Amino acid sequence: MFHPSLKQFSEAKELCESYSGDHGRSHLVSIHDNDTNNFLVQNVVAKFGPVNTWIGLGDVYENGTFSWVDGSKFDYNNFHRTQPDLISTENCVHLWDLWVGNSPFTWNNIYCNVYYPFICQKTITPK
Ligand SMILES: [Ca+2]
Repeated sequence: MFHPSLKQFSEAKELCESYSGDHGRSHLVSIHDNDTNNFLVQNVVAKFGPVNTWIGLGDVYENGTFSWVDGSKFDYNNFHRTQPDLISTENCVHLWDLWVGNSPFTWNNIYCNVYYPFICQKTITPK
């Protein structure tokens, strides 16, 4: 689910998790392959335009060790070649509007308290 409202990372994380229920768990989106990344990017551009958008990745627990908020494995890395940088202060990750003209929407780490739209993912539990 794509949320155009601008939130800090922790607010976006909480809002996504508030949609959890009997039918499944909701959280900021996890990305494990190129197809998913491309799908999300296409939808972000279609819905918001080319803007920075939170995904569920950060190194809030240990600097330099990135983990998904849903606990899934960090098995796909799409950081821009210049990122992550400023490991000690930039602890949250977003799809990066690469206005600098590089390949679109790789990832960048940034301060967690900036305001971006965000993407929630709901995992449906079969009954
Ligand atoms: Ca950065």
